[in-house]
Amino acid sequence: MYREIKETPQALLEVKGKEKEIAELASVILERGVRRVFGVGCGTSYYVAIGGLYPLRKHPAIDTYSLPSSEFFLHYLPKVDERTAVIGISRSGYTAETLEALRKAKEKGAVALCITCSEESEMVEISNHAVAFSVEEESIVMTKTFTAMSYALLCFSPNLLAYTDGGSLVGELLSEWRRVPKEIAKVLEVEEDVKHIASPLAKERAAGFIFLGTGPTYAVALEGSLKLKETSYVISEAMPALEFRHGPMALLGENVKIIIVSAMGAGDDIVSRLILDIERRGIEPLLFTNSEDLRCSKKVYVPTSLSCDLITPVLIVPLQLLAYYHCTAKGLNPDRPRHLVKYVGKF
Ligand code: F1P
Repeated sequence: MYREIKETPQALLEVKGKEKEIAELASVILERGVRRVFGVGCGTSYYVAIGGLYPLRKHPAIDTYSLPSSEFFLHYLPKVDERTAVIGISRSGYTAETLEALRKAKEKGAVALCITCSEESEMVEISNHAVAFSVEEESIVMTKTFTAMSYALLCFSPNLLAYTDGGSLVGELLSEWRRVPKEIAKVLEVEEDVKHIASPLAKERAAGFIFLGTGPTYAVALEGSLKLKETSYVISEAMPALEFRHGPMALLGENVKIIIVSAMGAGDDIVSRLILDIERRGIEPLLFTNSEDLRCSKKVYVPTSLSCDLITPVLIVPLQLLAYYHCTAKGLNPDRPRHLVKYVGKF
């Protein structure tokens, strides 16, 4: 896991090499008159769908959903037709629910696409079009593959918008997108800060963890929480930041750790009030942010100026490191979590 996190910049360069291919794929879809896009996956790959489709989801031109593969084929098929694209996301390319989602989508006339780290997988075979790259991971727990697939999907979104808003926003987003691998290299420098926080945190034996984020940082909160759960066997949940006030707030005082992920331009003013509110109750949340202004007594500053549209693959890195150092401080093996396999082949 550790080596793989550190290899993230190279993994992103591999994806960067696919930019032309992704743009061509987007134009194929637009030529079909696609007006609805579903991003589907399981576990970490589902969270890739949430973060990677964020720029598209908030745009009015294309109706966009991010769903667990199973929820998609069980409940959303009535929304699927010839003007729908379904993007399956999977590291292995063999996860049963994601394959089923793509098959069912094709039966209804939709165009089936996939993003995967396995070039010769079944998912590539059954999809109409694939973006596949050879980013390999030995660990069961996904790290650089989350980042690489998020990065690929984030290239897809602006290209799909290219014909809808005159292209100016798209041009800006794409030139920023090309900067992401370098930004990751910078962000990896927060490792020491994270390490200093993670070991004492593990010793505190918290009753649980709550990760909060909003928009793109909600995807990071979900994935950060899953990393901690998978590697450290702790109870952890993630929710949209302001949902915390609607019930979970009652847990404050029960040795539950609050981890907040915030990005400049994605509700950071509101998050700031939430932090004050939590601190007023005598609890110190831990904040991960790229905002210099956002105040919190325990804060990891993540040095990036990327816009919130592209922030998911970057902000996740310190949270992956947090899970790694938390897990190893507990004496556990981050690469082989009990009961987990690399992919789930049947349901
Ligand atoms: C998805 C996934 C992983 C998880 C577990 C089982 O696999 O849910 O996120 O860590 O090991 O598989 P994939 O579809 O991306 O290959």
